[in-house]
Amino acid sequence: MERVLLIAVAISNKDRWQKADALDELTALTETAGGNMVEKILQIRPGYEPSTLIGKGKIIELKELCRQHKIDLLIFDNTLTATQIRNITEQTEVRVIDRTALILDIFSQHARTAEAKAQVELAQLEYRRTNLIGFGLELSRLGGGIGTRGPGERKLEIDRRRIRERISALNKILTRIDKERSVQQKNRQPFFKISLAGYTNAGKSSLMNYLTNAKVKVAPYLFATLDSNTKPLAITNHITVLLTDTVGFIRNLPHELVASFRSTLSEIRNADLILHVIDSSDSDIDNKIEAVRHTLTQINCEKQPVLMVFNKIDRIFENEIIRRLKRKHSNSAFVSALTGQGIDNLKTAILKHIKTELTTRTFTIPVSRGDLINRLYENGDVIKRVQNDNKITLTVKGYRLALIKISNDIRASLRS
Ligand SMILES: Nc1nc2c(ncn2[C@@H]2O[C@H](COP(=O)(O)OP(=O)(O)OP(=O)(O)O)[C@@H](O)[C@H]2O)c(=O)[nH]1
Ligand SMILES: [Mg+2]
Repeated sequence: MERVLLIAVAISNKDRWQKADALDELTALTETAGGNMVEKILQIRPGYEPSTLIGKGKIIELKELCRQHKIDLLIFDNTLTATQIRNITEQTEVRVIDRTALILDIFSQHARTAEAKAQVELAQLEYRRTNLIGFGLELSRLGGGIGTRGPGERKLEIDRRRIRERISALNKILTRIDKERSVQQKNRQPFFKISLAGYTNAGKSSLMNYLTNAKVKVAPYLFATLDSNTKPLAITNHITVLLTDTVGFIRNLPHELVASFRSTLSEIRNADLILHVIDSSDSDIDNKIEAVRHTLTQINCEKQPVLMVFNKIDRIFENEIIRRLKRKHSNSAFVSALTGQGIDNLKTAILKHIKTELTTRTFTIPVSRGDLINRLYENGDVIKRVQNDNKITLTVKGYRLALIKISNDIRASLRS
């Protein structure tokens, strides 16, 4: 296991508190990537040193500290330029990466599907294209490890032109996958679409599994889910929605990832309702809620209806904390994906959002067409049924778009 020293630089008092939380999160990220956090440092200084971020004296201290603790890798919470990475590496004689490279490394370790793999490789190449100067030297001298995985060392040595070619090939692959998905979606029966969104580790996949019996991977570390999974979910006996679980967010999600994951993230953009899943037991809850809202705006989802779902309430033992959250966030749901507590209330809250999309229509069908009659029973509440000779008239309440599609299909099928 690589021995890692974490460092964050704050340039104001306000910044200082944020950076303290950021260092905790950086520890979780480091452990998720397979590193061993040995020491963390928060440095407060009036400004950044252009060439090395931290001052000369601090660099010397850092070098000594790394020697004492046998540090293999320095991870900066602050974003570093290629020149800064090179300078700090040279002066400390330890490999250096920043938070962005660490997150990209985790994504690259966790990518399983062809789409996720292509998206991560694209983000890594975009990142390396801007940081190319720092990398060649650092890698050839100090070998592999966290931050070097993914496209592979051989590929890192290719020049900018080759990187550009690979980026354009990856974009083609992703466009193709995206097209295939839109075709599939078009041919599907229309359903009310709900997407889970939220900070990484909030329990989105756990909730998905609880609600739909899906078998999505759940893990105590960050970014377990990198692709999307869609499953039907019966909200009432006759109203079924499609629920999608997808990649989680983090504060300052690297823009390379936001760009390359655009098609996975489009699952959230296409949703009729977003469930913003929150870990209620998190001490940094307000900042994480804000970070998710910011990311939703960044991916153009700010106008979509959102239902806040406070998860992990089984971990809260003080009723006052829940009361305070309920006061602050009325019209939210409070659940536990572990115990199932509050799930019925969540479904009721979802139903409220769907109600505006429900409609009532009347269909007249020959009795012989059991197939069409069944389809109506499967897609809504049959509130009236009248049979006259060989015709049956059904009044159905269901999802507007689904009933329109069935109505068109019935017309076409009876005509032929
Ligand atoms: N106690 C408790 N733990 C939960 C609950 N929901 C999820 N967890 C745990 O929280 C951790 C993260 O859960 P996931 O469902 O993987 O979270 P996620 O939001 O899908 O995370 P990423 O896919 O990594 O972004 C796991 O260890 C779960 O077992 C809950 O309601 N109560
Ligand atoms: Mg997940």
